Amino acid sequence: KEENVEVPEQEALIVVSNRLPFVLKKNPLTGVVERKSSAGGLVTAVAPVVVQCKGKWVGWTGNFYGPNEEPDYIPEADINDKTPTAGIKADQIVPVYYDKTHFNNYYNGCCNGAFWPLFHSMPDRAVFSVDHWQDYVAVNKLFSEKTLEAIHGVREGNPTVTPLVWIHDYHLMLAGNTIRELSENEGIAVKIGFFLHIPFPPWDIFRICAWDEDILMGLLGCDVVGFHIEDYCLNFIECCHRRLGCRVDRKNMIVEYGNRHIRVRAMPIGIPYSRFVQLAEEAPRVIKITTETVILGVDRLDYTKGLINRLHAFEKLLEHHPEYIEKVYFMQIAVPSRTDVKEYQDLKEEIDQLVGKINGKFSTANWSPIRYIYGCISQNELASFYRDASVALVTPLRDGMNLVAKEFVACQTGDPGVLILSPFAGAGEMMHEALLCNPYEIEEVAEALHTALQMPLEERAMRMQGLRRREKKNDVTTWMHMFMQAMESKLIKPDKSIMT
Ligand code: GDG
Repeated sequence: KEENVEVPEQEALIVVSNRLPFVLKKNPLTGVVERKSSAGGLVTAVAPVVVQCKGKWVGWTGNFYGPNEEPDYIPEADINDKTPTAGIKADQIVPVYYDKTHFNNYYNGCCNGAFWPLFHSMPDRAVFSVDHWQDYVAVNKLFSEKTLEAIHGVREGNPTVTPLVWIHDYHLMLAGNTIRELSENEGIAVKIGFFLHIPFPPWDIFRICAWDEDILMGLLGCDVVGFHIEDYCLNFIECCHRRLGCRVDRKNMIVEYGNRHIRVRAMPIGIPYSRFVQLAEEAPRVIKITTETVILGVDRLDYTKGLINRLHAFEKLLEHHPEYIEKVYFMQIAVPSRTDVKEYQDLKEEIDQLVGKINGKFSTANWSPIRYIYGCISQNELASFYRDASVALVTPLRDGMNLVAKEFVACQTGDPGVLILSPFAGAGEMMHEALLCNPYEIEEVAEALHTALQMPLEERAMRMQGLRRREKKNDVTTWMHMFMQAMESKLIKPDKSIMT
């Protein structure tokens, strides 16, 4: 698919995301600032296009600096860096720097304290503060100004180039409008697209936010607004209609705003499928070969992921089916996340206690029911876990998409396992061969576990084949192509199979 990327002369992609595709780290031995690249799927798909069209990437370096301490250069990639970001030259990076106070208000306060719970339809957890919002506005303005710098950069030497700006996620919902204004003031034509990685809530929830109007207007500054699934698109369209009085076309998913028509599109994100297959084929075994069956959970430690409900469901399974004692164990990998936020610290505490309680209740001399890793493992190890687990338990209470479900099926290269999936994840809308179950119904999840553990090989194989075929076809490169096509970009050859 990468071969489809043409060397474009007339467009240049500018990616705008809270974080750059790498963080800057000072090497403690040499004192030299180095890049530490991300291996995420989005970066894998998008970085090659940025490289080929001589585009730019606007984002935060992952560090805080005091006044006048900002580094005055971005290093080139290390020669041993084999990730797709390595091809991005230092002059293609437009860094954004924050000080810690602004960051706390904008990121922990507004993005993660207010928008994250609200957009996941958990308004009781949302805390709205004017101070946080003001910093959100300021950071979005800063990003917009940096994007204007990037726009100037790509037009340098060739003013006929059309900058194609791609803004990511809920951190930057105001930027589209400001970037449009700034560039229009200078008479520069730009195309602007936005993709939201989390759900967009229904109108009744969204209207709780005091700044709902500003957010909608920010997003409507774009030409294309993308979401994972159609439900989120329709929620957004409804909010534009109810809050701003926009005329909308729900069938063709278009919002009229001023004299512009904004295209709203469902573009479900995929994973770098072939990379995960390869990792699974090559990764050494991590889980010891025993007669025990492994149920696997992999999540950032976040209240949206439903970890407490999941642990209760596993407890119920052992209560109802003691035949699984010493035969099955549950391996949960929980990646530390937002650790400076009290709510996340409390959740960790609650999980620690519940894991202890269940292990205390059921453990025998040579077996305990739960193995719990609180930490980040390598992608090799992760692929090995995905491959060797018999059941993946992916039961978020609400999730934009959920990549773990997709990575699990990609890595199932051996004896086919079973995916148990929440219908409240975007992935639940399309991974039909999974066992879908409501994470709030603890008994239902326990029964789904029992069904999965008893499922005959033939049925497991049939379901897994369907799941794998879909993820292979709709991988992260397909997703990027969908976005480019919606932007009517010439960077990617039109792929007629995608939009049908
Ligand atoms: C947001 C939306 C949407 C996890 N543990 C380890 C590890 N991971 C990686 C997984 C996966 C990623 O983290 C988690 O992705 P999710 O999609 O499950 O969840 P969010 O982080 O909440 O992502 C979500 C996504 O954006 C994309 O649009 O699907 O709905 O919330 O890739 O592999 N990676 C490594 N070690 C771990 O221990 N190396």
